[in-house]
Amino acid sequence: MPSKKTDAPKQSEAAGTQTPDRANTNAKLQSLEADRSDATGHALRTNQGVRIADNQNTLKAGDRGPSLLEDFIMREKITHFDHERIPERIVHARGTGAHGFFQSYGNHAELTKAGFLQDPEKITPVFVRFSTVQGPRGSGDTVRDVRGFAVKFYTDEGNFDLVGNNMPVFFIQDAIKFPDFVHAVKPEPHNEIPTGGSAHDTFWDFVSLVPESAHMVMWAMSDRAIPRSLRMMEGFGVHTFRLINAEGVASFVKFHWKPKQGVHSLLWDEAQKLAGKDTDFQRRDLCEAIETGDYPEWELGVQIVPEADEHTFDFDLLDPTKLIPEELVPVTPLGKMVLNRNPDNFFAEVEQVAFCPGHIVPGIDFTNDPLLQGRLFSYTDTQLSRLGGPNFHQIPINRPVAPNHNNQRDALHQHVVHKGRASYEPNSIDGGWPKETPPAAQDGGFESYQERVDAYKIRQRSESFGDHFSQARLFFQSMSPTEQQHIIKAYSFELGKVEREAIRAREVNEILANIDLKLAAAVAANLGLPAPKAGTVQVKGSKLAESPALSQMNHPGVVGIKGRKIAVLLANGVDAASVDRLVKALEAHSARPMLLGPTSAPVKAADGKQLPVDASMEGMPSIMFDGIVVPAGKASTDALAASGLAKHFVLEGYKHLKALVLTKELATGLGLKEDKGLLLGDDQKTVDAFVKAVEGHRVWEREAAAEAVPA
Ligand code: HDD
Repeated sequence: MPSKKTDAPKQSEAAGTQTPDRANTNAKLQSLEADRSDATGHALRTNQGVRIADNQNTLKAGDRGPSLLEDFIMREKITHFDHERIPERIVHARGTGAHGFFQSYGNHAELTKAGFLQDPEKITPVFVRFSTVQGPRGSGDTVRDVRGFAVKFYTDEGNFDLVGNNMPVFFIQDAIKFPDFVHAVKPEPHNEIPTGGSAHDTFWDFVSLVPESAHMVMWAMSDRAIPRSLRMMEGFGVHTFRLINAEGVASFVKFHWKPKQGVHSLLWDEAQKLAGKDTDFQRRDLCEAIETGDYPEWELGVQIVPEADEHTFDFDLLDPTKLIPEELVPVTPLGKMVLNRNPDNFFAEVEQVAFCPGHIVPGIDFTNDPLLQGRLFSYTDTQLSRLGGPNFHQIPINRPVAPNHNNQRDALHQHVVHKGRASYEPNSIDGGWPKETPPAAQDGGFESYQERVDAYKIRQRSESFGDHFSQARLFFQSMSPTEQQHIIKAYSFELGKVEREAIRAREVNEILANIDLKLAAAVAANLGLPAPKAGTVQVKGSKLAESPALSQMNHPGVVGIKGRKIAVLLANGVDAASVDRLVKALEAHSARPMLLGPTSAPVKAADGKQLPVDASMEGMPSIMFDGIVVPAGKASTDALAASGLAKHFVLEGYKHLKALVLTKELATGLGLKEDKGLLLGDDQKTVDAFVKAVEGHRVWEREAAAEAVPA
């Protein structure tokens, strides 16, 4: 056992200086407030506080003469501007964030001594950043990619960062391969193409040579990689972590975030079109949802494995390319997270937030997962160049609620004016402060879990990490037929963009054939390659034939159509009463109907009233909506039927399997037949059926009929 200092602070002694301030749960928000600057009512000044009289003109020798170097006001302004940008993140550069809170469902003391999981009354502030991985800061939101799901919990005992993704596994098993993987997926070095996607030679070259990536690539080719909304994604801590209770008993855990909004995706055609028509589709969606009070919510849960059961699985818990099927170990809910506040300033908050898997609190600890171990180094290291030095924890968004006195001093951008004479320990000059806190059941110092390690120093992968295909197969075989088709199409699309035939063939023969021969044959056919007859390795297979939890069709959500966007198509001559009826009925379900006209100008209803519209059908195309509604009105139906823009809107919505309410004439004119989600009329029964169809996200039964409609 490590030796403990006996002169550690008593809780009372240290109050206000060292122990966590447990009473002040809102301290983070208050400290953030203190740093928010509102210029309303204030004079324009220089950074030195001098009032500025003229912000329009440089100081010049004469009104047509040369500018003068002495113009400190112009120089200060331009100098600051010249340095406005900081390096973007090497991965996960494109992202968006939101504030919120975490609340535990109960006291989970049997599992962990972490304070934020002990008290259902306690509100822990959080900041979340969602991201894509491959693209730069300005890339599209809806590209096929993994989504980052990083949560910073500002707990009373220090910051806890759960830096996860929307997929439960990863591409590689060892951190030393991360630069290789990232170089392969990033745009090709000679022309910096493609932006935001993995459909290119270097990515497929790498993953076809590295079979440990097979499972994660399967997830990346699934609908999980094109989420409908950041609000509709699951989140995963990926690695196995440890939770430790006050008695020192540890359990292995996998962290899960389950969205109340359900798990839903875009269709590939929508995702591609949105990447051009609204690059900001997902950040806009999150921002608008919070703005309108439609706060997204997730449940935090854990799969718990007692230490004694570490070796009972047919995979290694330390292998980050494996998940624990939920059918083997169900997810135990711990608490909820609600996002209820948009950032005030994107740069200060979203860009400057610095996550690190190494930010943990007492009651949580790491495992020896070699990917996690490497991450513990990488994140702090990257912030040094991204945020300009080791004081990035003092930036408001990164500052913990808990006090953080220590003897670290100086360095670039030091904000703290440290008082006291001793910046070393032990000291007698400052009474020995700040002092260590011994570990304790509550409010103790951090103590690493004591794990016995008795081994050779060695560069070697454990044999227990050797099965790369069983879980990839389990994933494919757990998908619905529709999801399987989407996966086949995604592989075919991406490999179709690969120029080198040898890479395409290697992926089909040496990776896909080991996962599932039907999958390999279907992709091979689309690429014009021969279907492989057998795999290249013996795959042992999983204990389970299927894991229904892996299919997102089994995660419909619990909030109905709350926050779903519905397009209401108007043209001159529309029946205003019908519009009113439909809009009210949708609002009663907390959906977000938007009135769209042929242009942004108001529409003239049949009764002569002017109806202002929210946007034009061109400005907000059908791909931005979850459903489409056409109110009654003979003249308006005729006008929509005569408009190429309106016809394309409706047909595209139909093709994308969206719920539609149409007038009979319009449906007939477009050659569309009624189905479970194509409804006629505007009465309550029609609305009820429409709501049900939107709840189902897509009218999957329509797939065959929609095939024939041009995209
Ligand atoms: Fe990472 C950013 C998630 C493996 C090195 N990573 C980053 C972000 C997320 C993840 C969500 C964005 C955080 C933010 O919003 O600011 N990374 C993961 C997951 C991984 C993973 C779930 C595997 C399970 N990452 C990983 C490895 C390494 C890194 C193995 C290096 C050895 N990741 C980084 C980084 C980044 C980063 C280069 C870029 C910006 C940053 O850290 O702050 O250090």
